[in-house]
Amino acid sequence: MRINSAKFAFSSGKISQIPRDGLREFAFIGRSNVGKSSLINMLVGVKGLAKVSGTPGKTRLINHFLVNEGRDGGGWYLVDLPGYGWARTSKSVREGFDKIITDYVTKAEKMWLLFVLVDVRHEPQKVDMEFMEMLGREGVPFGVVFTKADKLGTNALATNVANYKQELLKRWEELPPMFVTSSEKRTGGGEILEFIEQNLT
Ligand SMILES: Nc1nc2c(ncn2[C@@H]2O[C@H](COP(=O)(O)OP(=O)(O)OP(=O)(O)O)[C@@H](O)[C@H]2O)c(=O)[nH]1
Ligand SMILES: [Mg+2]
Repeated sequence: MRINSAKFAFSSGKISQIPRDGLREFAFIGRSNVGKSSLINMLVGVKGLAKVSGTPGKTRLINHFLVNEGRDGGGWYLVDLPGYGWARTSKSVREGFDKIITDYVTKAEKMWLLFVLVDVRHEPQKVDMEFMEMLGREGVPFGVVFTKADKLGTNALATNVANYKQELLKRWEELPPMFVTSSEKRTGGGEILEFIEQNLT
């Protein structure tokens, strides 16, 4: 799919503030620093559209980016969500996930698909597994995006992806759609955009 335009549209501090224009939303979630904002920038081909930072916890609001708006409106949103697990000892994390995150993923009516990002260098993390379990319970459709693939060699990459699939198959009957990406090397974005395109009609 071609990206003809992409622009920042809204920042929301709570679910009641998100747009209600009926356009579909494709959202990105995952641990702080996993590369959500970088991935969004790669997908639309605009550096700096979503703010990237070396400091975990940069994105604290729900940010909507409007993509491929036509002359008469329309288009769809990429949604950058705050990371989870950025303050391990905070009350919200001990009790589960931040309300803004659970509210968005379970209540946003036009949230069409959620991409859960995981750093491909790491073993499956408890917090990600718990988050996906919550999505399963709530019936939220999701895919898994491995990030930072450039940080591993071909063999280690294949091994880690295979391990991750094995871990998921302990809990799930079938695997979700999966994507391997590097925002640094600009790889894997085409597959995600194709998948989004299939979900636009
Ligand atoms: N090598 C490499 N670094 C990456 C990649 N994607 C992101 N990074 C780096 O990882 C750090 C965090 O990236 P962000 O995109 O800000 O991560 P985020 O998930 O949006 O972080 P929060 O908003 O804090 O939750 C930055 O230093 C990025 O440059 C990638 O594919 N490869
Ligand atoms: Mg971010």
